[in-house]
Amino acid sequence: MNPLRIFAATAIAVSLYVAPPFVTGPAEADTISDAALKVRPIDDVFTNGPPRIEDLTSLDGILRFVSSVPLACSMVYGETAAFGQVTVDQDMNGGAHTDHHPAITGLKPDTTYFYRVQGTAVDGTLYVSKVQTFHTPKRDANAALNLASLDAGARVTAVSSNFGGGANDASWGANSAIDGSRATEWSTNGDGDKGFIEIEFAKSSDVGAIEVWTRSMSNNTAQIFEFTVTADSGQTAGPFKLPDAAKPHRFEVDLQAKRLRLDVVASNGGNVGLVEFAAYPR
Ligand SMILES: [Ca+2]
Repeated sequence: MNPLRIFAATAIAVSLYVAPPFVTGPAEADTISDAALKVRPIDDVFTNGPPRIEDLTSLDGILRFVSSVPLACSMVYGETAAFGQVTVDQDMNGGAHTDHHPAITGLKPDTTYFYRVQGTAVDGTLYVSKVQTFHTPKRDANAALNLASLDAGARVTAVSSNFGGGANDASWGANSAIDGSRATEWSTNGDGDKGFIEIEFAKSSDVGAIEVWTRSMSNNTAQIFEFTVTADSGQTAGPFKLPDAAKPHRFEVDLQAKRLRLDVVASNGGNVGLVEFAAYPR
């Protein structure tokens, strides 16, 4: 058949097709009444003081607050009041919860940011804060070299497991423990007290301190309470106790190491892992 005829036949067939009436569609959104949409100040639901920006560095920070009702929480932020970035809680459990700590990433040093906190409750009420600002500090030129970072040439040489059997560079993979980002976490696949990770430095080093930041989940699993570190020389340090999962904790050590292995000694089980691991030269 002539190609033009095929085209014409197709066009007629398409024009004869009658779309079924929409059950839902964009026009429906206009029918939501103001009375049905409940927007309340977030002041109604915070229990431990207003939402606050914590652990602010020149590159990232954390928003923290506790709400009296479970919320799916987000924060919009940007260099103007038009925002442009959004962060949500990275809790593996998902859904609405009360202990909020979304990571604020992708920041520039010495810059003012506008932000607004927004939480949705299961009854549909949207709780919002006023637009506020924060200012990031200047970059710290004297920051100590973290031997265990991917940036410094370190790599993961062994790991008990990654969540879902993923690769080290996948989401929840072991590289997330040494990528310098608080927004990413290494999670084991339910290893509990059997969890471990081994990191090789770019060169053999005299390690004077380590920093360990355990992950946790809102269902009271995945948190490391106690661990040891063992160097490839055979020296072991610890066990050390981690008081919480809110931030990295620093421990003085004296280890000659090309590779360091962290072993979980005590946890509340499940998908234990790390937000970050760091090692600093003596
Ligand atoms: Ca990380």
